[in-house]
Amino acid sequence: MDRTNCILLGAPVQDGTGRLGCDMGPSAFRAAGIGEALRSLGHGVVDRGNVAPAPLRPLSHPNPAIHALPEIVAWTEVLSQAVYDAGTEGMPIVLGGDHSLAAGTLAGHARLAQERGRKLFVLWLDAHPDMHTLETTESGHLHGVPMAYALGLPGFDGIFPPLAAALSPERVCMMGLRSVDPAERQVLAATGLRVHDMRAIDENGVAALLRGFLDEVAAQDGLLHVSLDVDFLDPDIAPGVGTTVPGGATFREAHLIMEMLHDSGRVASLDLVELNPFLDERGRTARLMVDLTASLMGRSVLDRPTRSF
Ligand code: EXY
Ligand code: MN
Ligand code: MN
Ligand code: MN
Repeated sequence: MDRTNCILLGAPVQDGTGRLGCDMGPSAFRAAGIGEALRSLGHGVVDRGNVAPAPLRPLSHPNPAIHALPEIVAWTEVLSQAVYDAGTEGMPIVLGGDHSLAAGTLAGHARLAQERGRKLFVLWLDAHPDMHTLETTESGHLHGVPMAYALGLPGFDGIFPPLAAALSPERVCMMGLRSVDPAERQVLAATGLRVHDMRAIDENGVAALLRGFLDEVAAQDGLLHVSLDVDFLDPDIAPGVGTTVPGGATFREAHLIMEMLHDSGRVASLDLVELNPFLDERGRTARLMVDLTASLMGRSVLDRPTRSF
């Protein structure tokens, strides 16, 4: 199996949520053995420690619900650069931190892909599409907006950093959705992303759905970024998250996705987000996320011939 140079970046972001605790996520991933798991698979691992946010600038928006706009913009700036730098040397694995961090990581990956003349694809594993604009968010929690920003939806200009390139909706695949707000539903329908909600998973199984997307990534020689939100998983197996939604992916569904991603050989970067160790049960959610990362990076029960998608 190919040896990958994994670059761990801690992103202790929690201002994008309504509750405290996600800032402990990077420590919990380390305590759950993410570095050792990757090394045991033969990969190189460099842990860059935790990224520090950029200095805050005063920023405001007419939507009075919005929380912590200067903080999340500062994280976006610094994470975009950190992921860009890491991506020039290896595979960035971002240890979150709430999902607002994806505004930064997607911006950094967009710049990398553009400079390499490659197409950026995103697999978004989440109960939520995180597709609000700054105008439509009602909770005002900015972990609900990063996908809208990355797609270049209106209203972020002049507030969030400019994108090197907006993500193309046809290169995004969302799996696991089961909590979608009305405004997000309209945007999803209008932009034409590949969206596989839990019903689609029940009816078709994860393998058939994912294979279609991976075939497309391969056909276009794409770079694939994976964004794994803890709440993609069923709360019975992953309680350590502030936004649990019943009826999520099972242990086996999640591992199968990771195993297929490994076999595709297409994954260039990974974000692990929304782990809240304060809500976890003796580290079990952190350990599951580490085990899923290991499956993505090649842990398997038996040797299998490599499949090219
Ligand atoms: N759509 C809801 C909101 O905007 O408040 C919930 C967002 C939850 C986001 C989580 C992390 O994926
Ligand atoms: Mn509020
Ligand atoms: Mn999310
Ligand atoms: Mn979510």
